[in-house]
Amino acid sequence: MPLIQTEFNDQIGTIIFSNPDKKNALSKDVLNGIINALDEFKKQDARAVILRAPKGSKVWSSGHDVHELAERGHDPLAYDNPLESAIRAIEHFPAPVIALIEGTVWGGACEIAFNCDILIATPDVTLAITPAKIGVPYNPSGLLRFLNMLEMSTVKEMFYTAKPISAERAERLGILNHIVPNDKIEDFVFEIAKQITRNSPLAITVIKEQLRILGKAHPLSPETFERIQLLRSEVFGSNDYKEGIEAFLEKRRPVFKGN
Ligand code: YXS
Repeated sequence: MPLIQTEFNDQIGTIIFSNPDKKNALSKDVLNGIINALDEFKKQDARAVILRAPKGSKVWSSGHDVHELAERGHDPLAYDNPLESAIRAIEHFPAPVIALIEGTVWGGACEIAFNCDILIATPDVTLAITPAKIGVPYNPSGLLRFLNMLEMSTVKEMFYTAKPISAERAERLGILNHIVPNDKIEDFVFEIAKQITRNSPLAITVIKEQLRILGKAHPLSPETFERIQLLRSEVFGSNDYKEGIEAFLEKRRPVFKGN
């Protein structure tokens, strides 16, 4: 199956990403494929986009491809990282992007899904935020995205424990818009997308951009930003970050020493 498949019907674009050998991990090729598909749909004036893994996936996505994480001393989630670029492509796409989620969602894939405009999932879905499991220092824009959706206490629990939360809890927290049975989710998502295409695309584009700007309206002084970056460099320059990746690749539990 190709990494990216696309469909375009009734002004609705569908992007199916796939990376079967790595549980749909978001490799740079998958992420650039998503970005290119969105660019194509923009040219076709898509009025809604559905982002999904192949039908029946047990793992929607296992997150950032760990093999491609930057080595120790380099920022794993820098501004130009393909994951960050794909998230911005979703945020800036002029029409709503709907995440159709089946299976488990891990790490950076949570951020991709959370940045879609509408999230619709099957009952078996779980969502796990995993940087602490790998020893990754998350980036400020990523943390802010989660804080825009969730209470601080929930963000802290999800980041500190790295444990998956259920679809039922995610819906209760406002992460998921709907939970729909596996045999009904495709029709349900397509019906919502069709409803969106019947409304004013210009109004929706402007409302989406206003919500993006207002959602980020958190002034940071340059000094505060620089301090955050220094803190992050202490993590991505650490032995723990190196150990987190090595442990994953060697299929063993990491031994973090806090340095
Ligand atoms: O051993 P082979 O070669 O067959 O490969 C295995 C896994 O290594 C591979 N794989 C991955 N490769 C690269 N990046 C990944 N994220 C990744 N996940 C899996 O896929 C093959 C099958 O995996 P396996 O045997 O573990 O399958 P499973 O069915 O037993 O378990 C499925 C999962 C998803 C529960 C398990 O693969 C898993 O826990 N994956 C890692 C989930 C995770 O921690 N993702 C975070 C990645 S780091 C990231 O997203 C950001 C940097 S952050 O953490 O900051 O958000």
